Amino acid sequence: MIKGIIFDLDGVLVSTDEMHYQAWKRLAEELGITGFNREDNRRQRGVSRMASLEIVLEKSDRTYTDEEKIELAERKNEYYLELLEQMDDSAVLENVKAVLAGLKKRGLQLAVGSASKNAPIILQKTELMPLLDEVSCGLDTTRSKPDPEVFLVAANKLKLPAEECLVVEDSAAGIEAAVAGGMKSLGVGPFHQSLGADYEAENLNHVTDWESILMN
Ligand code: B16
Ligand code: MG
Repeated sequence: MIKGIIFDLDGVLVSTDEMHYQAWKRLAEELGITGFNREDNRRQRGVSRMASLEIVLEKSDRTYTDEEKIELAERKNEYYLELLEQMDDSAVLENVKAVLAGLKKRGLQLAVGSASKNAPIILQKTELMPLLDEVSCGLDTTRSKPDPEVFLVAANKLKLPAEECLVVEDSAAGIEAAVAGGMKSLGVGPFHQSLGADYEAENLNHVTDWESILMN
């Protein structure tokens, strides 16, 4: 029986894809990398900041030292934070607040499990925080998805065993992390059919059978 739900943030509760894309593209252009495109950006979904940088640098004809890479990742984050300034609750995906409130009413514990170190800012700007019980994010972890750490930290904060938690994810790395953590998974988003999740739906608003998902 599921007692807690751990939601990935970007692509599940909110849409920040475009902002990540614009910030990485700005950095790529400054570095003279012209080929960075939306397909590369798709591979950055759910992946940590440093691993996302490696995807950008695949198309570079020079190599960078570790110190340089840290500076580049920080620079991208500054660009991303500039874009986040404009964020408000219109970034929340369709009907998400009503879905969270409905799940809360059923007595479920709700948490976020996100790779993003910017999760607290995003949750505050979108006013999602009051609907959640706990947050586990890139600031709480050292290993990124598909390592289950971020979800195990969330389950721990909810004081629930892994098998009583359901993970909702839009990335393959996130579903792999849920499996590795011993949790059930619900795949959502444009690629929900190819994520290998236990359950799938186009988005949270399209989940019609919460009853049977939660009973398992
Ligand atoms: P930051 P999620 C992930 O969030 C994003 O999908 C991914 O594109 C990003 O690189 C990662 O967070 C790190 O984000 O640079 O803000 O720390 O999908 O796990 O909620
Ligand atoms: Mg995601």
